[in-house]
Amino acid sequence: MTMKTAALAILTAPLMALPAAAQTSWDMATPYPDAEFHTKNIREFVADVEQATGGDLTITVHSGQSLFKHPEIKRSVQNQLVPIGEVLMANLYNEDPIFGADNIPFVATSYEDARALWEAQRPLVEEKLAADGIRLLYTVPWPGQGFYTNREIASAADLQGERFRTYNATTSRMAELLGTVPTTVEAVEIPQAFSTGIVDAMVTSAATGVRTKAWDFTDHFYDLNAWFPKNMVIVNEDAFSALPEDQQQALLDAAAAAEERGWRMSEEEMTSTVDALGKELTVHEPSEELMSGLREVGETMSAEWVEEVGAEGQEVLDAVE
Ligand code: PCA
Repeated sequence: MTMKTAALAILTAPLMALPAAAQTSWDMATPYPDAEFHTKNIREFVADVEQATGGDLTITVHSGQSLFKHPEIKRSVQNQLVPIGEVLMANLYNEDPIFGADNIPFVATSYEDARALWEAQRPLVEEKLAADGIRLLYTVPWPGQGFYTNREIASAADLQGERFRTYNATTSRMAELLGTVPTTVEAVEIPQAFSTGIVDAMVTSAATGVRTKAWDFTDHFYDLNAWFPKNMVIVNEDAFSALPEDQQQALLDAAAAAEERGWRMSEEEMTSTVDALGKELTVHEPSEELMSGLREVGETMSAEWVEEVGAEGQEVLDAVE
């Protein structure tokens, strides 16, 4: 052997010794920050996939809208700009109202309700996504939604005129019915929206309140558990079916585990973040007067939603006791 061929043999030997394994690296687009429990759950999901496939399928998580802005993530998965991503399901309301069932105030007000609602909603959601070439991998709810304000409020009428931070069309509709002025702001942009004076109140969970240090810009949290909106992790169907079968199975198994773990994490997060908020600002159980005003808005929105969805919609709502 000449020096050259010997060197070549050394260089190529390790490559030839390996079986022709299909190595795939995916990017994943997510909207929420690293510290959020949803993102932590995604990182565990990704680690499970990597382990189960012996490193043949690796997924790089781009959190906090760093790859695509939240409103672009679903379309990016659909168009295979990225194979996998996370989205707040109800943000797709404008594509089909079925996606927004878990965003209607006072339909599902506990984890038990949220599960019942999801069971009824799931087949319809899967069908809509499938029509766009997308497969649903799993969903995880946010803890219950409440209001953050600077002023103390005794009734829904006290909210009138507030500049209200919302996160999608459904929350904006609610804000409108409450006589407030809605502005849609992504979770990662909340502190800036308050500091620049665009908003002075918001709707979100205790979890997002803690992540954004809501006490820096609001004084009161109204613990309403008004609804439990879900994040969903979705994958492009063509990208999924291009994987070898064992990798597909690894992804599905890790997704099932992530769904179970995520629902549990969400419940734990609700308790710990409401406690954490209590140390920094005033946490209120809502008064009966406030609740009755809010329930009225919830009823209007339920009726509007059923009207849009049709008979199927009523069945979905009826699944919650
Ligand atoms: N946090 C997200 C969605 C719901 C929630 O609790 C947000 O506020 O944008």
